[in-house]
Amino acid sequence: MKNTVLQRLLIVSSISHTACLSYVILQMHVLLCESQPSFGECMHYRAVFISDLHLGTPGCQAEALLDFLKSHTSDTLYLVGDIVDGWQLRRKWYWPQAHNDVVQKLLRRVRKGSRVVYIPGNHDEFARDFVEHHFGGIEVMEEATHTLLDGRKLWLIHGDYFDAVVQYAKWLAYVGDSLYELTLRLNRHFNRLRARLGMRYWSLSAYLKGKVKKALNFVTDFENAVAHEAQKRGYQGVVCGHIHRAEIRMINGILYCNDGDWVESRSALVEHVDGHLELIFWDQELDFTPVKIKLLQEPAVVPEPASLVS
Ligand SMILES: [Mn+2]
Repeated sequence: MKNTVLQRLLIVSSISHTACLSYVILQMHVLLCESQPSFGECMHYRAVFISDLHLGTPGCQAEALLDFLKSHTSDTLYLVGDIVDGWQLRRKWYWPQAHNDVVQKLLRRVRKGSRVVYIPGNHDEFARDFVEHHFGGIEVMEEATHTLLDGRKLWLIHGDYFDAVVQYAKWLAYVGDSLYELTLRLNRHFNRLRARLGMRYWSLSAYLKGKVKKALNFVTDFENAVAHEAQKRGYQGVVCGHIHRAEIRMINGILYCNDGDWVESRSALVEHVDGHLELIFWDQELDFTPVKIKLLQEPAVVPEPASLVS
């Protein structure tokens, strides 16, 4: 009698154990499929615009960028400034393998037949001395023109010329830069904690800047100034970076696009093969603990991708 009960218990426990195990395996499978929607598939675009990678700083989200580059190919790839952060490298050398991998990836793009155009920004102004030259097939240009599928011409610049702070008080920009580094460091710790709690990536620094700079009207002034200059030069639109604030919108009849950055918002501007423009926010977690995140499921909050059908 005792034996039978024991046997039954064993059977029940082994069934529930197997059920538990299969549940966990199923969950992990679902998670792997869900968390990597781009796994194995690759999107191809007419053009991809990225800027403000800030390679050479701990803030640069190189792994996320590599992941994005792997699954987003294009006829033309525009690097719209602040690709390498010369300001920070001068202060302190920081160059991990992932940053090398990004450079290798960009060079490989050229070898595979993509056109890669590099427009230096203020943090990589050293590259402005090499304008009209090639780096392993990457064209270095002060500014560029991209023609959309529908014929509209876009002016491509990094945008720092419109930043009065950078233009007129370089020392102030350097001080601001150190404070900014501090926020980014806080942001990293903060998000590591969020990842541990099974929460999605959220940019503290982007949030703070959104609050602060909006109050100072900096963003609006910058955007207006850039759009106005594009119009003056006879363009129908402009693509820039610099302020780390991804955007697509019309300003007085001019298409204003900002491709964002890869230290905070992990964003890129793309022109699809059918000619429409879209902002992509790369919010995939790369260093998560799969089961934890899946079980502590929270409603998916995806940043609103502003898109514009041209
Ligand atoms: Mn910049």
